Amino acid sequence: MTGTLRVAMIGHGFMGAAHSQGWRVAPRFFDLPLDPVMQVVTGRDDATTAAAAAKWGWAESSTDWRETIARDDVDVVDIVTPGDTHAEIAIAALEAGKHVLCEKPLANSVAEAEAMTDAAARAEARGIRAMVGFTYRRVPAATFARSLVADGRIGEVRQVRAEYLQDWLMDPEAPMTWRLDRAKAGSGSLGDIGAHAVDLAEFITGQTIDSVSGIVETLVDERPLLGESVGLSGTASAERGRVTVDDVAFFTGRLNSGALASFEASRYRTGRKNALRVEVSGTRGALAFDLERLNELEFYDATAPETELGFRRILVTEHDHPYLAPWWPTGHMLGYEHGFSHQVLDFTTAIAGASSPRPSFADGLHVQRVLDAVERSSAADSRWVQTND
Ligand code: 4PW
Repeated sequence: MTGTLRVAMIGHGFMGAAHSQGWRVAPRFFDLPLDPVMQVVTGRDDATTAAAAAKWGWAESSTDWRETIARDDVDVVDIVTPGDTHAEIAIAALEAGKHVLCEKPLANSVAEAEAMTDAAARAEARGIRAMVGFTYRRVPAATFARSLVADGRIGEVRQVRAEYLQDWLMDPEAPMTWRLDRAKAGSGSLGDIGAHAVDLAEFITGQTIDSVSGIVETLVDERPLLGESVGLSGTASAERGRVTVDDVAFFTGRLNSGALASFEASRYRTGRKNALRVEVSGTRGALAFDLERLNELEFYDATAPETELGFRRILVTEHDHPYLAPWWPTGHMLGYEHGFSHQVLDFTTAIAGASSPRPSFADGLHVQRVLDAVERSSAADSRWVQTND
């Protein structure tokens, strides 16, 4: 390492914990070009932010994000707040000359995402980097899947099936959290988890979605208000509130190559806990990535002798697989949290090497346009809508 990178994190919920552990662990396993210093975490409440700083290892805490981004001893602003604050914080941080890592989805609307992308382009001209946190790209099996497709191992992509399914909202008494409030989250399952399915399908195939036809639906209209927040959910209070986002989103899309894709995002899918799956079918083979089996990849070689055809399981635990060499001896497994260390590796590498990190804000804007097109399609009896890139 040749220098330090002083990081400020804005927000400290579930994603704050995940990012904190990325910043802390990555320099211990990877030879990063810059050494991250966990300078300051910023939140709304003094006591809980100070507790988060102590728990996750930040040197200081603050309750004023504007003051934080104005500090001379901050180089990177890492945004892990709900979507309604992303644009304001990210644009201000970029204008203050800070590199920005922003959680997904990039924003709550296309207009906000456009403003953020413009700010990132202006900052880029001054050597300032911006990246959006679609972390699942950095699960080794997903990264490896992309390279198999790029190397032509499944031939030309003909069909894609992508789904991100959870079931934590099946209980009608599960309380309202910010993820169920359109003003804070922008949309429901569509933006929260469907955005991952869109990004990952495009990442693995190397293609983009040009048009969609979709339907989004809210299955539980009213829920108890939140008492105390715990993980994604929390305890219920006696009062009730209106759910203003979708529980379920289905859509079909056409990729730029002409291939067809189907997508499903639901937080109301019985028995599915954190099931992100992308299956790609090509002229010479097929593959499937499944987050619930994240150390594996299903691979089908259609050119094999007929007597040997069948999906086989590739164990993605070799040192020659993406990101794996610095971790454990060959054959040992990784988990959900490792993607956040890989994100730190890639972001610090881009900053030090003066290259543009991906997924960029422009990539985040594209996903936002897909989400927006799905909602517009749903509002118009599922007619086909262009994503307008
Ligand atoms: O980004 C997503 C979240 O908002 C996550 O990857 C999983 O789904 C876990 O929480 C939600």
